[in-house]
Amino acid sequence: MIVRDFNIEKKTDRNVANERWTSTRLLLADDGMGFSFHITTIEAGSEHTFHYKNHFESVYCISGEGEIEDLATGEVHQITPGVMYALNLHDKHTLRARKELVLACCFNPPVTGKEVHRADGSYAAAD
Ligand code: 9YT
Repeated sequence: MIVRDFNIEKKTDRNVANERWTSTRLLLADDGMGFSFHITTIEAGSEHTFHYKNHFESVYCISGEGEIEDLATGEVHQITPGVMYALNLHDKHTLRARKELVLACCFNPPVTGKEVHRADGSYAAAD
């Protein structure tokens, strides 16, 4: 069994910070679960365009308020606590936080921890 505490792990190298978002990877590829599990915080007033071409991602809103725009269709969905979105089509999207968003995210295949966002908003496929 694996037991980890976000309050501890957020102070370790499991935490990755980027401009205006920070993410603590509670599970990574080397945990062998087949997915990775992250707690991601998006700063209030920020906006981010991501395109996980090589991963499926689901995201559950724990707290905060914002919206996600599907860049293929222009559709905008409100994000509030309890809402989940799943990028089952590797959907390119823009995430906007009106109030700081705290999100629980799963990636399949799992993130290894070494990825960086590329200019196109994706992470490279795992080796
Ligand atoms: C909200 C979202 O897409 N989170 C992704 C996780 C974060 N970019 C990370 O841990 O790399």
